[in-house]
Amino acid sequence: MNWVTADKEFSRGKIVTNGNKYMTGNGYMGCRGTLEEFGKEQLAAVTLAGVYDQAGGKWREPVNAPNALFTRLSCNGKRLGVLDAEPLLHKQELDISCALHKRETVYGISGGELVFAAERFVSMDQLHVLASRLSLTATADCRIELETGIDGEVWDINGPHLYGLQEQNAAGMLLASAVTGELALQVAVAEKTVYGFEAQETAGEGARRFIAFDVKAGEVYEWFKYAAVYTELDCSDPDVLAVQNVRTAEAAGYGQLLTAHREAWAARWKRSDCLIEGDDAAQFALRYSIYQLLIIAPTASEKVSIPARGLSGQVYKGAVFWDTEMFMLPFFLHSDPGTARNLLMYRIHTLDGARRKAAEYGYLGAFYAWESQDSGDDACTLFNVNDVFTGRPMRTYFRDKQVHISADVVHGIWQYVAFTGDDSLLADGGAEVIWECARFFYSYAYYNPVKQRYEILDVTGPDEYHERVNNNAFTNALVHRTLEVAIECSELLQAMFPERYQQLAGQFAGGPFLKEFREMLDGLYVPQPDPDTLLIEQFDRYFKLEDVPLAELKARVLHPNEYFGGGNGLAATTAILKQADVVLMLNLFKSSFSKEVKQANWEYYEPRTEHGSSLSPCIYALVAADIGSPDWGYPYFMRTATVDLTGESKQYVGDLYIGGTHPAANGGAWMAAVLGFAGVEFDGETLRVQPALPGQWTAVELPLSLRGDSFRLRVSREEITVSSAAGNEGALKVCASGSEDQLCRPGTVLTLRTAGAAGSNVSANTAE
Ligand code: IFM
Repeated sequence: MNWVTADKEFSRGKIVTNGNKYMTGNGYMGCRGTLEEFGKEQLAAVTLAGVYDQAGGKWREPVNAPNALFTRLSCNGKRLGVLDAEPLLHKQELDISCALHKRETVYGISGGELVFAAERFVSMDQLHVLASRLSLTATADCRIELETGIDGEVWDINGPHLYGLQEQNAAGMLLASAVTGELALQVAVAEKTVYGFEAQETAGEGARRFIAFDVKAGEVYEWFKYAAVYTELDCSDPDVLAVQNVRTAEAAGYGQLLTAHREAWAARWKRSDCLIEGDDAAQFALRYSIYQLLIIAPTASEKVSIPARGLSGQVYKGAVFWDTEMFMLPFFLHSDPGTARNLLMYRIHTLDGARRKAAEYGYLGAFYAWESQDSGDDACTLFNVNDVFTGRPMRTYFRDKQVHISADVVHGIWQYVAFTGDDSLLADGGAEVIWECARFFYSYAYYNPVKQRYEILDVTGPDEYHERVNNNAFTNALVHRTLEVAIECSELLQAMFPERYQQLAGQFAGGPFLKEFREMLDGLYVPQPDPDTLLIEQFDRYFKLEDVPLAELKARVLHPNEYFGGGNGLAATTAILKQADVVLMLNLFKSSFSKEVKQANWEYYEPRTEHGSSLSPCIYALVAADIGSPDWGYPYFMRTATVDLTGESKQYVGDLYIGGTHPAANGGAWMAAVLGFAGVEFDGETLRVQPALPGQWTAVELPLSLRGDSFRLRVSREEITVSSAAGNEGALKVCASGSEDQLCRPGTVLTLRTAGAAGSNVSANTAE
């Protein structure tokens, strides 16, 4: 089975998208898939998770570290890089089984050819370490000069962020060390290049060196780079640790580092690989999506979460959006609950920022940041998009009005607790977050005395093209859920952690608290399906908007990058929506709605959805599977799963560059395949499986981590097989296609016939 994606020629036009496509990383840092000789103009970057800086009053964004992979070649006095000389052959590839990036470039040189090859990885075993193996061979003798070391000229969108760059070369150990402008955090990068051939080494500018040597035709010249990155968020002496790590890496050697890295990757794939039988293209795209999630997963820190563009640079300010809880969390819940917990702990650590935001707007409780960074304060500006026609900043309401973010955080926490059974998260701050979010909504809601109901007015739902609407179905349904969770949480905390409950109940005794939550829950208006059409109106008066076909709306476009939303946006006065909104709500609360309701709304909203966000298509795939029409969903799945392979996504909103990787879509691809087509649903007690496999798929198979136990699930058209690991603690209830529950005991395999299987009727076969 193929694990490699490759480009077989060099194309200048693909430098930026290949930087995304060939990303490597380990959750601590992300390394863009640029070539060794590339610099900031080609967006080379090593983006650090959780290290943010603001420069010159511009947008705060993550810090890119100096690039220790930098290597430039000259042959017989002439630069040899893909931008300097037309290569005869060029290949760039990424092995996603172990996050190994490779390039091989063949250049014409006087009297022959020269092959330059480089392989590199960001260690999954040693999170601060990067290593690369480089080599060259030529068919004619020549003189080579390598310029290699640490490139301190980093790519920034709103920089510079690193000041007082100190660069040194101490007996071949290079060190580049600087301090961020805003928080004065030291960032240190050390590098050593090791080679075994005869060469003359001289110091270059900054943390660079030149290594010159004579190449004999036919001989292989190989060298290694070991590098390490530390910041003051990791330790008090980043310089010392960076240098120490490089020494340790050098002592271990490239081979041993690579073996440990491969083993760490094998362990990750073991718990997360998902097999699709019968569709190689879908299989690769799904694996690639999982890969993208694995390289950015904060496995070792609960102080960071996953930004909307992962670690592929500074787009979207490196900020964490609702994308994490709603689109990525499910993958981690099913495969790596430890990382899922870290993602939620990040919200707990940033609760004070959410409280500050609520207070700033005059509300109680916690209003989570639409764009959240290290402190939880909102990085989103009031004028987040520039008008392409006037160049003027447009007043947008992402920050002020996407109140659903607080409900999304609650949803994520509750999913985690129900799914894993780890209610310690509630005692560790989860309950406080839930109640603060409920308090926020209580203070945000409007009690309509005429209709005698609570309403949620003046919000922006997932469909950002329609700002400041009333009673957005998605938002109201999630606020309703938040209130339910707030009440359920009080029962659970009281039972499991009575002291913590008493302490928090005391903190909130002045209200609003449980009494008010109950009262609001009873009276909260949540838009329901129309009894005749079965349609749920996206928000009050949505059905009164101009019902223009999408193609016609697009024909009205005056500028390729014009923003469809906001005050004057093309879509704002029409029924065209940016991304799944009602349909997303139907997916979240799928057991509360009939198939007919889901189908009617899918069919209504689908042609009206522009999919202006990469978050959108996967939701249509999920609901299509849910209503038993997987083939309607398949193109949406493929679009989602290939977004970072093809690079086909919006690159600009107004004049704002929004390129990079798309972790929400990566998580959405996983959701569509597993929760959608394979029909997997776990409520913390029962594993329900209701498959709806698309056309050529014959089976889906994956490992599952459920309530701390390990399982393997295989879903085909005919049967569902669950294998429970011998060391599991308890029996799992399994329900296939709505049949009666069966028990799968530790160390056994349970096979159930699906509803669609010939001569169906569920039969259980338990084997050791
Ligand atoms: O969170 C999303 C939003 O829903 C649509 N615009 C992009 C954001 C970041 O992915």
